[in-house]
Amino acid sequence: MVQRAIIHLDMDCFYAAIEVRDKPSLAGKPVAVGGARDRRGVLTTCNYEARKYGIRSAMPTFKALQRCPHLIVMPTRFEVYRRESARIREILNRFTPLVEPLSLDEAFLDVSAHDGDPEALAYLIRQLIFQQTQLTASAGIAPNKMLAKIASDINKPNGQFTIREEEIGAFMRELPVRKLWGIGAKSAEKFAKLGISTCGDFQKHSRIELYEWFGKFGLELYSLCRGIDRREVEPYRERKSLSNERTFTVDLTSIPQCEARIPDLFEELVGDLKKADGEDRVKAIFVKIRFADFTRTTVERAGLPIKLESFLTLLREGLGRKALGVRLLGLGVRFRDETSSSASQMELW
Ligand code: TTP
Ligand code: MG
Repeated sequence: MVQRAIIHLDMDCFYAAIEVRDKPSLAGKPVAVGGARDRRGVLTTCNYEARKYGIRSAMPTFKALQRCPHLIVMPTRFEVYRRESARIREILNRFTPLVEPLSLDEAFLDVSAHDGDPEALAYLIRQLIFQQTQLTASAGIAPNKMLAKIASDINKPNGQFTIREEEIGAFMRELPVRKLWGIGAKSAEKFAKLGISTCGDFQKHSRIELYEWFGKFGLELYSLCRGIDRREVEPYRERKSLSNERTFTVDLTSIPQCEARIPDLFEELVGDLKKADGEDRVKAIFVKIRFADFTRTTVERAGLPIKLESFLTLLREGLGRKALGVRLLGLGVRFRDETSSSASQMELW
């Protein structure tokens, strides 16, 4: 098997770095980007000088100013961030067509087929980005996506870190479980109570034990905690849909019960869409339902706005198809196929 080489690239304090670049008098000072204090604003991010005061993304501005009264809070300028993001993507696309953007400032690149050494490539990409945008990036280089993402955080800001195949075992044994995808602070706390704090602690448990404790997610954990992740890098333009789903431990048996599950799924979907920067490409939305007898149905509609009410309408329609309990609900969007539309435009010319 050909050894995979994945680079995860993450711009350093992206929005804040752009504000400092465009206003050099801010250099060296604690700077954040977000809503104003008197309008109950929240910060999107802040630079590393501000992080020394314990300021973080999603913190209310008034709270950040309590921690650091001389914090400079700049208003958000999304058009500028989008423009810079497009410039960076253009640089990434020069190296491989296998680029999967995760958000405006993050992407995976699959450089397995590239002649160059992946470490040197990551360095070159970071240099090019800096030359063209005066913004710094960090990178992680590893045989899979999960490890590359973890690695890009290690020498942040303006650094990179490589995890080689033969280093995975030792690296994973020491890695705190909190660093795994899908494990937030709350789950980490739960695991700590079970005596599990590193991935090495997880590795001591069998597949069956993990399944009994955590359901299907336990099976994923079994692989993740060993540093195994087979997901491919999915180029953005080839992605046809984005969706989520939730399986319930006890079947839902009424329409209100099902409706009550939709807002959380909706929030999650909107968040994922924002991260993928895909809001402008949505062609249709859908709701999927799996009934108690394991049959599935999908209700899809083009032209509806991406609003909670639209999904509720589709849900009610789907539930009307069968008078059975519901095991699973999911929401999704389908994208326009931009590759084929641009190809046909070229033909017209
Ligand atoms: P991140 O890459 O999470 O953060 P960052 O680039 O600011 O900092 P780091 O150096 O740790 O990578 O997010 C990228 C941008 O997304 C960030 O600049 C602002 C925006 N963002 C939000 O709007 N809200 C949020 O809660 C987060 C985490 C980020
Ligand atoms: Mg970043």
